[in-house]
Amino acid sequence: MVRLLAWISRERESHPLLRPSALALVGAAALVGCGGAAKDGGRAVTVAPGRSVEIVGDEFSFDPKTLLVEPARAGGGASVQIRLKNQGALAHNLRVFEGGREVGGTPTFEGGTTRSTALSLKPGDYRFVCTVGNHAERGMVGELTVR
Ligand SMILES: [Cu+2]
Repeated sequence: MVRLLAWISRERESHPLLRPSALALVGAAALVGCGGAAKDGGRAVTVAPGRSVEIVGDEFSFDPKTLLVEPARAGGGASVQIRLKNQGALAHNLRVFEGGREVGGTPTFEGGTTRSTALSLKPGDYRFVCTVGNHAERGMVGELTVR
């Protein structure tokens, strides 16, 4: 975690405005499975293959905080669309990291709006983070696992 935050700080210095990533506007958005409790008390959601999931961002949290993404076939990786609904007063983003490597995410955008990102992920464990300011340290972190 400390290493990740250090990496994010470096990344911020070199790209102060965070480059915008390609946005996928997600049409049919129906979600997704059943809630449960994550280890840390946040909500956990299971995402079926090819579906999209909405995450609400606020100061300073993500809900759900844990995503379990099911691949179309075991070990096959998964496509998932994440819609970040920024319900806060501040600008936020949602970036996805595998270890220290960023694999996708939304640009930073203002409160009261929603942006989507399309991800294609191998099986593994990922972390999603708001890289604005110290938002990650203040709680804007979550975990994503592709089975
Ligand atoms: Cu934030």
